[in-house]
Amino acid sequence: MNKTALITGATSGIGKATAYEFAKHHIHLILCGRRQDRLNSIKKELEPLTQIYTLCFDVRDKDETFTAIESLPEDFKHIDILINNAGNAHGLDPIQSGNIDDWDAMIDINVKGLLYVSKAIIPQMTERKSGHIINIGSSAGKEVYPKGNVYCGTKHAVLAITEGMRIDLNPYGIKVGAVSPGLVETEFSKVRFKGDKIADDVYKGFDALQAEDIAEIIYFVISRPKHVNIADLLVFPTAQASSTILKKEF
Ligand code: NDP
Ligand code: 8X3
Repeated sequence: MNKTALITGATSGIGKATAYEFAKHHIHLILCGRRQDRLNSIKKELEPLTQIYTLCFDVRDKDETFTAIESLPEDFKHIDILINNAGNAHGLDPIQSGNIDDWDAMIDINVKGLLYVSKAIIPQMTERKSGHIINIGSSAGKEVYPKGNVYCGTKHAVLAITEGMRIDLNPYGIKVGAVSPGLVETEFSKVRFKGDKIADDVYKGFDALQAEDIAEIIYFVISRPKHVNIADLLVFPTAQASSTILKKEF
């Protein structure tokens, strides 16, 4: 029987590439994001390969999140795989001049949003005693870099919450793990720098990871045998050795 996966942040970057990768393997998909137009066009492209349902909601909004997930039709109610991917950095500023709205956005989306979506889905997994949750962390969840303060804090939180989930869900046989990438060329920097052209320079001068690289890794993680749980996976582009060491060629 085909499995069903719910992917947050499926309108762009890693989440979108994961939808395409999973569709190749005929996994039924619930694709989430705030941009319904993008969800519609991805649905149209992937429908020849698998069954698709879209949910348009903001993970910051607790009620919207629960209402959206409760509204799933019968065919999509049974969720085997949850990919908690929605998230972004907002701003890159020293702590003393950081923007409070940016801090709120990162904490509300990357941490609280991930918790709301998980809370809406975990009960069906514990009831069935099966399921797989992958939280998208970051190298920023393993080390802090200058001006990364709150974004790094949210990704450290994601990795701590991942461990906590794995511990608490262990009696139920539910797999929980994190995939933690370094620099991936997506809309991430456009969002971080609010459309400023500085975003164009982030991925110049080296071969950044592409969203498809991470999507293939996520598929590898979810396709391991029942007794194998990849708990944590850190992946850098070859040019990157750490959050602050990057070999650029100009
Ligand atoms: P993108 O900006 O390309 O994608 C972000 C996705 O998150 C979009 O689909 C967006 O959808 C969704 N999203 C953002 N805010 C909300 C919200 N409030 N409610 C619902 N959905 C939301 O970035 P990436 O693909 O790079 O990022 C995906 C994940 O990967 C994030 O968690 C990020 O922290 C992590 N990551 C990224 C790295 C990188 O270098 N790019 C490296 C390490 C980790 P929409 O706007 O339609 O709502
Ligand atoms: C995204 C990678 O280094 O821009 O999580 O924080 S980084």
